[in-house]
Amino acid sequence: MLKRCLSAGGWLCIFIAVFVSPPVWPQKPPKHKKPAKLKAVACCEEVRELQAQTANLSSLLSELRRKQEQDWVSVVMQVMELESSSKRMESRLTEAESKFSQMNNQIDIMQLQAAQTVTQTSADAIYDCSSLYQRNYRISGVYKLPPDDFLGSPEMEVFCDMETSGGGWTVVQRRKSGLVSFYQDWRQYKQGFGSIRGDFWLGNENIHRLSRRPTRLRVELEDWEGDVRYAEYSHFALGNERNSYRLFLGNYSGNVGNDALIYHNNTAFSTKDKDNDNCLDKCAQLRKGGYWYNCCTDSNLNGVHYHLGEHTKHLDGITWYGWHGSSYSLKRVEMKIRPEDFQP
Ligand SMILES: [Ca+2]
Repeated sequence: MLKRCLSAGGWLCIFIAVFVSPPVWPQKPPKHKKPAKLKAVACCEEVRELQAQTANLSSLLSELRRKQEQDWVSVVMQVMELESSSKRMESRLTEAESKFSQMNNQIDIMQLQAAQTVTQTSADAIYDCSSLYQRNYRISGVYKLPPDDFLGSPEMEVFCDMETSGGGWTVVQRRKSGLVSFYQDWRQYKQGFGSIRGDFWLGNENIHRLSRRPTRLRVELEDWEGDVRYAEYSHFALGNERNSYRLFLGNYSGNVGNDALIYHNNTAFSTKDKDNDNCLDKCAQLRKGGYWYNCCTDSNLNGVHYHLGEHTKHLDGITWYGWHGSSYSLKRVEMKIRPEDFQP
């Protein structure tokens, strides 16, 4: 503006320039005074553009920040989840380790106890798990019984249940893994078979000897839903081999609903190679076990161990009529005995 005025050649212009046009003090702008709106519109297109750009940028920036925050939150969540799952794994591992060491300890104790029982003299005769219990062996597991002259029994391994309903039980039969076939012959059932920690039959000869004292029987049953029931008999005895290991039972008590063993009372033992049942059929071959078959079954605790999924399709499974019927094969069964006069 000044230049244009000078070229016009007048001091008047200078005067106007100095006194009429507003003073410009770039070093000292008016304190906190906003420039007039009109002026900003007139001369600051670029500023407006810049302002728009700045606004754009700042909105972009805030969007970026928001995104970053979201990402951060999701990362933190993921880390927390990972941490919690690793903690869960750790706790599972610790649990497994402690169980393992607990089992190891128990095995050590068992071995020690087995060694001690072998050295017992006949004066303090140990017939069964109840006599071990009375000598303060209170942990369930495998024990070795010394030979007994009175009962005429050889040294044998037994599994003692020292916890259930007061303990002192000698387990004579167990079905749980399905790894042992119970479709065995007379000789096998006579001497016993299977694994003492898994599925086994203690042997008719052993069971006969152990039940020469007045004895109780307890049968425990578990279905595939994890429901556990029991049946107890106030008296239990097995005849000798000349009597075909005939079954004698006393009164029933329990919570399994129906007494499915009484039908087999006073009945001889049959196997696939020895038909002692009360039927024209060969029940042991039909029901694929060794048992006190009548004509044929109300229960079949030595039948075939069918696994979940195929356990309701067969009549030769491990059955207990009146609880789950004739075609439901149970998951787990244990038969255990102890003297009638046992005091926990
Ligand atoms: Ca028959």
